[in-house]
Amino acid sequence: MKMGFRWYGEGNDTVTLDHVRQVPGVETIVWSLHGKQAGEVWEQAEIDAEVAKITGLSDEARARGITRTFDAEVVESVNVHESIKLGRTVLGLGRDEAIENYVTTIRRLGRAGVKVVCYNFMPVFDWLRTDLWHPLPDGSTALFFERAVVDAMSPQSLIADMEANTHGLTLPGWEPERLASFTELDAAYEGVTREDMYAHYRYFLDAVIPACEEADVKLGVHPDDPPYDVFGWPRVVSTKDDLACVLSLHDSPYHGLTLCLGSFSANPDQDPVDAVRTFMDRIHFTHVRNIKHLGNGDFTEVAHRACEGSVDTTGIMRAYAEAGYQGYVRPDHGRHLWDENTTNKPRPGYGLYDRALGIQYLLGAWDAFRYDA
Ligand code: DNO
Repeated sequence: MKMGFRWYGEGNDTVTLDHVRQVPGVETIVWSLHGKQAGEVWEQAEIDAEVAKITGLSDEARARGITRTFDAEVVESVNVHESIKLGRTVLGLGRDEAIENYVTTIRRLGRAGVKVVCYNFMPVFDWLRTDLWHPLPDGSTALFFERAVVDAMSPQSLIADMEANTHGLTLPGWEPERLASFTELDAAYEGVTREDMYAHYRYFLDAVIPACEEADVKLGVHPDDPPYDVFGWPRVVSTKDDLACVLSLHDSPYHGLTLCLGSFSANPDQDPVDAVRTFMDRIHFTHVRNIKHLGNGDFTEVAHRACEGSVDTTGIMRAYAEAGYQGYVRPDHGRHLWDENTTNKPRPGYGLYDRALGIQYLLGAWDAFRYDA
């Protein structure tokens, strides 16, 4: 297993690589070119420059005796253009052209040494929450989801809410360019069924996975977050059955999962440890985090330790350790601690402290269970 840390890039993250260097156990920086829109080709020079930044050390750092570096083997995400999910031209881009661009980007990432690319197949929106700074009893704040609020809300007001509460930092999946086209997308999804989505998904995989095999880059789909349909658009990567169905669409080890266990477990009927054991061979990357169920599909995010919430994070690490998991892992959203939401003002869920604490918990469990294994 390799431990990763998600980083948004210089000038686009309140956390620096030098901060992450001091978190024991992190080997991989999980990165992306966050300025790129879905459907756009990533240029080789831009990729190489970002990889060099992550894997290198400044002269000044060397002079201070710093030697610790990272690899840049995981990208989260190369976003899938809506034309691919819809199986037709939308927002001025045809499906085949969008796929061609995706393949070009994958090949270039492979050349730069990237091993895993994360993406999702959620219509229109990526992940969503109804409160980004929800107070917890210990005085910290965390991401929070209340199903009735989403059900009563229009997508437009949700967009406005998300935009207004992010310290001016763009949230992944909530890029203004993507949301500007909301009305066209909403209309385009009218009448689209789950079967349509799976057919379009298969078409995408059949076109992209052979290139992934050649480039030696594995794709890992991130489950829907939360794992329910929202605003009537079909989400097809929500349940354990969905994951099995998605994997059966194309039979190659290069088509696998970014198993986000916080997302998966937001449905209280789902067992994350069972999912890890079931899909082990196809898990290329995993996000481990904890949430606490509050009834009615509502949940709050909490610290990574199992007993803090409803997700058996220790059982998850045990399942990985017993199988000798070789893929990548990262802690996921953290709480906002020690006044960081008023001082450092991080991107919601992506401050430094709680993710650093979470890593130590996950690694402690891993080390203990590996010792037993
Ligand atoms: C949110 C993230 C998601 C995730 C994408 C993967 O914090 O978990 O934005 O990166 O769904 O494509």
